[in-house]
This record gives sequence, structure tokens and C-alpha cells, in this order.
Amino acid sequence: MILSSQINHHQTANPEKPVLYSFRRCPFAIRARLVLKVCKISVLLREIELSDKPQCMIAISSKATVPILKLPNRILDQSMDIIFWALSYNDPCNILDGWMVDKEYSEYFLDSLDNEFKNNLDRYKYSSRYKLEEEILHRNKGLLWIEQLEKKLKNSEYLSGDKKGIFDYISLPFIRQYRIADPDWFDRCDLPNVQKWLSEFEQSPLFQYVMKKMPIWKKTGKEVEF
Ligand SMILES: N[C@@H](CCC(=O)N[C@@H](CS)C(=O)NCC(=O)O)C(=O)O
Repeated sequence: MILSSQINHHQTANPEKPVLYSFRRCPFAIRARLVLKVCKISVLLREIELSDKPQCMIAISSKATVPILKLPNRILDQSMDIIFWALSYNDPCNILDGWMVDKEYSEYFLDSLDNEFKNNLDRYKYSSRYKLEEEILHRNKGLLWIEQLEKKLKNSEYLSGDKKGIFDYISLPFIRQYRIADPDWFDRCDLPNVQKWLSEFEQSPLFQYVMKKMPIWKKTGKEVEF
């Protein structure tokens, strides 16, 4: 539940505080909110609807996707730019450490997540638009990618090692979305480590916090101290 003291009427509050345009269910926005929270960076969150975007959001980034972080002197309109900016500002849990160990692998991981896996996820998730065979094809291609995570999680508790790090935070929201497409099927798959990893994450106070329902800024004029 949002406390009334956390809600500000826009234009009046903290003009220098970063403003985050966000959409609760968007996995790109979720990963940005997760890392901002881990980095203890406070922002004013403006919850949007994808079907009715605020003009001022489109004005600062014509591609108009969420998340967008408006800093006093810069606009960051890619989730990974927001994440790297946050980590360069404050990384109290050293979640970036794993990224630096093998940068080539890190970049491959990100690229295959954001392109190959996300592409298959969309074609699986929105399969009413595609044929049934296509749904299964893309579900299976996505599963192949998740099986690589399963192998990693056999050897270490998290994708980033013995504590949660950047690989976990950037991928968990997408694996969650994959599960949501057909939870019964996902829970029957032979993915015990991924299932445990995902379920622990969904129950964590951090995840509960970043998934709190927010008032729609355009409709209510209310932005939330996040
Ligand atoms: N590459 C972008 C992708 C962001 C993205 O595609 N967000 C979706 C929502 S999940 C969006 O805003 N889509 C625009 C729309 O549906 O109009 C990032 O990493 O931030």
C-alpha cells in the first residue's frame, strides 16, 4: 500500500530528483526499479499506461518506451543505461562485480537475453497472434535458453555466484514473464533450480516493493517517491 506521505503532486516536489517513467508489469522497467532500489537511489516514479503515454514523456524520448529516467542534465531511455548509471553512482552490494569478471560473456548474456530470449518470449506469450505450432516452437526455444540458467544454478545459488548480482536482477523479470504465460506447464518442467531461484525472488521484500501498485500519473497527477 502506498503511504499518502509518499505521494507528491507533480510539478511541486523535488525538481532535482530523478524522475522515472515506469510501467508496473514491464520487465525492462522492473529490472530498472530493482537495481535503483538495490543502489538506494530515490526517484520520483511516474506510472504510465502504454496505451495513453504522457506527452512530456514522448517529448523527452521519441521512441517512448519505458523505463525512462530523467536526470537534471540527461535522459536515459534504455533500461541497461539506467542500470549502469545507477551502479556507477552507488553499488553498495557490489552487484556489478560479476559483470567485470568476463565482459565478453556478460555482453553475450545480455544480448541473448534482450534479443533472442525476449523475441521468443513475445512470440510465445502473445501466441494468439501466431499459430499454435509457433507458440510451441518459441516456447521450446525459450526453454533452451532457460536450461542454460538451470545448468548455472546447479553449481551456484545465483547466476552471479553465491550472492544475487547483476545477472540475476536483469534476467529474473523476463523468466517470471515466461512462467506467467503458462505457470502449470512451467512448474512441471525439469528446472528445479530455476524454479527455486524464481520463487525465492518473487517472495523477496525487494520484489514485493518494486511491484507495488502505483497511481497512474497522467490520470491522478500523483507521482510516488520510490
Ligand atoms: N530496449 C528498451 C526496451 C523497453 C521496452 O520495450 N519497453 C516496453 C514495455 S515492456 C515499451 O515501453 N513498449 C512501448 C509500447 O508498448 O508502446 C529498454 O531496455 O529499456
